[in-house]
Amino acid sequence: MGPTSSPCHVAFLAFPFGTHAAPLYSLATALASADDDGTAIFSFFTSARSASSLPPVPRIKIFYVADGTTPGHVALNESPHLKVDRFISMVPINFNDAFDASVTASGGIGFTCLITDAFLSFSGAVAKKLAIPWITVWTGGPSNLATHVHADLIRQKNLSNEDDLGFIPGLSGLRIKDLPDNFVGGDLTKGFLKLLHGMKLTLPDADAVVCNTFQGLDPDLDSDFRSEFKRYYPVGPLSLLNPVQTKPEDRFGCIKWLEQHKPHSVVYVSFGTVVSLPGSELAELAHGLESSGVHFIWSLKDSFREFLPDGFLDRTKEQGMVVAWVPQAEVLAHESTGAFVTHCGWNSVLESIAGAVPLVCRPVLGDQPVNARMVTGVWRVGVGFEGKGIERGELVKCLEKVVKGEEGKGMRERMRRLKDMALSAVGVEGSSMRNLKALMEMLVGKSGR
Ligand code: U2F
Repeated sequence: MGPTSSPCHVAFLAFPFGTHAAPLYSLATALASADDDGTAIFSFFTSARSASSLPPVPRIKIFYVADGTTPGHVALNESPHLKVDRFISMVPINFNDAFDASVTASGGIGFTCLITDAFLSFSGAVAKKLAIPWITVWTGGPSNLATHVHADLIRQKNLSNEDDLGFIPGLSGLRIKDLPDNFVGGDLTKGFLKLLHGMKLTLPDADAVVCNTFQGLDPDLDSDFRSEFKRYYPVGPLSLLNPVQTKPEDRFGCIKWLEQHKPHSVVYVSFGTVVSLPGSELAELAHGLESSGVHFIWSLKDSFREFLPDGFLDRTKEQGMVVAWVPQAEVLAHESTGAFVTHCGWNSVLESIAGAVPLVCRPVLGDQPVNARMVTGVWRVGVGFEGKGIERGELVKCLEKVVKGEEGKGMRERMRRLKDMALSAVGVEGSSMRNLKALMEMLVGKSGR
């Protein structure tokens, strides 16, 4: 970082649900390694639960923020929204206690910059009060961010389900029906919509908006965001820039199993860390996989095994493996993997691009339907289902197309092009690296160093 006059103290504030903390932690790790003289202080704020999946990094100190659960709290079957609401009702007081702990631990050195998840809009006011820069990070799909940025315009027009959002730069190909049900007409003063509306209102005040994407994936969005925000920095894919191994070991031997199979012949199935499909749909999925005859690896929490059809695990023990945790990024990067049945969480989409693996999309909530639409309708690197859920016969057809058919070859080819673009973005002179440097300069410059 060069000679110092006063130390930098950068505070990262994570949204402690889903896979939000991991990409922010990757960014913190990348910035900490770019601090050559090692004098800056990096404090990372998240809940104890979310921190438990983050590996220790020497330069980063983690501080716990209360999320409304006690240590013994079992939250297995709670809806994701309930957990979020409980947390949001405690914000920002729960952060204030952790802030004090961090400033004390660093010998009284106050924050010189806040880098926060875009969902935590209150942090703009905190930065303003401290008169320090505020950088906000959007961890979901960038097209989804555009729907929030332009939400007023979308809501003003009287649009029906099939209408295209092409009147917004970069959203051509998306339809009203790809947005969450309550996006138009929902109450902006309650729950998640309130959180998203607050975000939309405060983003233009941020000194920079950072996205986990790469320049060129959506060129129209790149230029739109550059004009909407004071500064816009796509720095992804963060999983390539600085991989964070959330759960270290391949304890079920997935990679070894993949080694025994032909290139592009195995389908990987996972629906991320937040959503759970209804039991009946899991059973359809199992039937479809079995009758397709395609080899598979399925990441499925043990508590959902009860929904698998009788005898399924036994009948398919040669065909596939069902395990509670998969080293997903590695599995998707393996050449035997030929398709990914997914909910289209943004980290999963990026990891699939990094492995050039076409997708079979079953989105559920949040940014997922929009991500899925980009995959199937715009980048044309995957297929979806006609109805809302998975049906066994349709799954068999999807897998035929993607794993065995000519269409799948075309998708893989287009995926390879996206992968090359992603790799060059994180390469030495790549756009994501340049943006990371610009971000670093912001931290140093504005902190008076
Ligand atoms: C929320 O996303 P999720 O956590 O549900 O899903 P992803 O963004 O796809 O991230 C899942 C991560 O968990 C990893 C996988 C991804 O990095 O590699 N993983 C794994 O390593 N092994 C497993 O067996 C299962 C998962 C939200 F629901 C989405 O809509 C958002 O797009 C996302 C980002 O904001 O957060």
